Amino acid sequence: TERERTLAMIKPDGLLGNYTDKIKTIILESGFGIIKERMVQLDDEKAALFYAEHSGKSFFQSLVKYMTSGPVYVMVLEKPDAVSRWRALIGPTDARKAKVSHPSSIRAMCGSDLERNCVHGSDSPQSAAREISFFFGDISPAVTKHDEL
Ligand code: YYY
Ligand code: MG
Repeated sequence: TERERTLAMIKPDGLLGNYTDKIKTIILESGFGIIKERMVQLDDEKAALFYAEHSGKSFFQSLVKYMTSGPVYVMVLEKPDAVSRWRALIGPTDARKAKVSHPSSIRAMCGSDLERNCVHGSDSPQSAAREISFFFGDISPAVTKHDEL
């Protein structure tokens, strides 16, 4: 079992609603290690760069405004299949739909709608690498311990 890393983020509405402890408990109970964590206040430039793949889309300006409306809490999570495991835990992008189709997901618990969905997760190992270095620079790679093989 290869360990893998992903970037998790609690967005401004998650911090505002005091969901940080609850979300971290879910993370640890799900067997992720939290390798790095920090609170960040994004500015327009950084938020736009983080979501560069969506620049030019109809929702982009509103998304940047929301993402800069308060601090975010970013974490590097590690475990086998971390990227897909974390995406499965957070649920669908639209929190309103998540409340119906995935009621036990994190977005169902603390999100409100398509934009204000409370948490982020990298969508691939490639995105995870980019997003982890975006917030944390170069960090030492995941090592698979022999006693876990
Ligand atoms: O990866 P994920 O966050 O689930 O969704 P993306 O399609 O990458 O969109 C990023 C972000 O943009 C999403 O979390 C909310 C917002 N957004 C939006 O406000 N309106 C849309 N139609 C699509 C996405
Ligand atoms: Mg995405």
